[in-house]
Amino acid sequence: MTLQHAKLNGWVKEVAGLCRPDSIHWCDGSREEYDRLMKRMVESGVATPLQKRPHSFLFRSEPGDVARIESRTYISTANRDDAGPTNNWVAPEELKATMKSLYAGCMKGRTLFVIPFSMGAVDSPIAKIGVELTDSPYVVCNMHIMTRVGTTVMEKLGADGEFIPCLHSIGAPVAPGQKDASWPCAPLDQKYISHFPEENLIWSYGSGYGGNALLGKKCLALRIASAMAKREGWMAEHMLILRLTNPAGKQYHLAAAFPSACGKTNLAMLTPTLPGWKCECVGDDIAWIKIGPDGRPYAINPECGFFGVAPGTSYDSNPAAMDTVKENTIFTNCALTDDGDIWWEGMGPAPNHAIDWKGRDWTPDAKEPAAHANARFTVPARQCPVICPDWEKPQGVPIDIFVFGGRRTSVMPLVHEAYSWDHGVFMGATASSETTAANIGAVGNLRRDPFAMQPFCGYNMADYFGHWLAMGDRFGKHAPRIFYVNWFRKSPEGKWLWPGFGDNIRVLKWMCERIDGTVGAVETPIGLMPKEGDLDLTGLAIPDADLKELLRIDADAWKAEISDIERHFGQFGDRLPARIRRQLDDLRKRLG
Ligand code: O2Y
Ligand code: MN
Repeated sequence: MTLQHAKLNGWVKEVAGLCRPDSIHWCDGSREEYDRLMKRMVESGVATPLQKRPHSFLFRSEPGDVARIESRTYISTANRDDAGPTNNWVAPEELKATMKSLYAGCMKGRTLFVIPFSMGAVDSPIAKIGVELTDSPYVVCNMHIMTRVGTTVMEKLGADGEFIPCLHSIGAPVAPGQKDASWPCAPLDQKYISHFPEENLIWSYGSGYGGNALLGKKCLALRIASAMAKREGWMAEHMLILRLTNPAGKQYHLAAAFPSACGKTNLAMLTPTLPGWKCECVGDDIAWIKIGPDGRPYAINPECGFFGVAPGTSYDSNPAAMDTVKENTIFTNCALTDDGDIWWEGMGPAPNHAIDWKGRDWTPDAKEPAAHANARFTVPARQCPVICPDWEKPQGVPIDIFVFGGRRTSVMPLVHEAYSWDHGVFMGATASSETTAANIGAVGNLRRDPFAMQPFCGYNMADYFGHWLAMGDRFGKHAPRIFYVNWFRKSPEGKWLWPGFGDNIRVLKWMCERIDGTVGAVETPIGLMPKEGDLDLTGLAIPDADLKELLRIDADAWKAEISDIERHFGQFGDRLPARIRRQLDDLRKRLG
């Protein structure tokens, strides 16, 4: 299939001239196309069909190509300061010259796939169209699940519709007669995930994994979209979207930002333990938010699939996710059981024998885990048993609550509420998390991850803080209330203080009641917090001392926190908005 779109046709021709694929395939997004590509990957031994899960397949990546690579991710703007201190930067001409020499002939022996895709339901006024050119059939199948690919997108594109060009190559040409690798990719020092936000352009080379290769997700929907959103007056956020319905039938919509490894997917699919409360998932990772005709912020989930972390997911931690992945799922870097199913650490009892993610025999006494810590499932969102009936509503859902959070074993209380919009932006700007084995850095290091956007902001983070302040001014009386949560506080003896998972509804209930003005709060130096009796702990056997510790403000620890925030803000120099600096001064004063 080809399009009568001169700009797109010209770009495809130009890329083909540079990358020299053997053939070009225009994707129509059909089930038949997916099945044909998958069948070829099964025949070549790259994909393993799973006996226990209909229409599901297991892939094993190259051990050096297992995650997003922040050190190889670039925001390339004409002026270095426009990318800011939190992004890697190379000047556009230099980066393009380097990458062009890598792209030259990189698709020899392969097919160039043209994937027109929509981020957001095609009829949504908030949606954007991208076109990914890739030489990876694995990427095509994943994009089928994660985005809307197909005829309707092509029709919307028409002859001259706008699209965001996304060029991807695994960077591994095959010579005639050469046996292909099962996960071909380029060495680390040749991997580049590059963004040119001033021209809405993405170039990725050398990796076939996740966020590096499925360019609609982190590259388009966050890095490029955040820069577009700043220019156009909307928001592209690293946030799940959740609908809560109270026992009286009143709905609330919440958008929440958490760094990796903080249970974001679990919260997005929460099974509430409080009777009468219902939670429905609108999105698990990204929110695009625009001001609606009534002045309220409306959010859509631009994706239509979940690319979730597998290890740790179980019927205890996230039953909805477990039911979602029963069929039509691509698993990557999970273990394969002898009866043709997948398994990962934290799923349940270990099998006596399996094939690990590196393709080796594995038994429970093995030294290494059977699944990689960043093993993933790719699955259609519509399969989620708690998907919200309005998850594809073109105009989105109205947001009442913003939540920020992170993983902190101390200092941060279970929940606190911002005094004002600016205070809430300060909370987002200073959000932090301790690193775990599943994310980057040494275990237990504190990492500031403002708005969980540190790896995903397509421009200077200080200007992004300014954009949040400006959006708050525009929301005015419709501005959502802002809260900060920490499900991960431990006692001095190292015991988890909060049960988490389905019991997190108790904290969300307090937020809803704060909005309705039906529950109190106490003023503390760091924000508004539930008073004794304000949190609904019915049926929960949580000792008083634990609750006190969960909500305790340690003034000395907070003073140390201020020094760390000073250091964090220091990197932005004069570009840090004065309104944010003022919030730090106010916090210092309140702490005395
Ligand atoms: O490792 C990758 O390539 C994927 S990272 C990812 C995937 C889904 C949702 N969120 C993330 C993330 O790192 O925030
Ligand atoms: Mn994410």
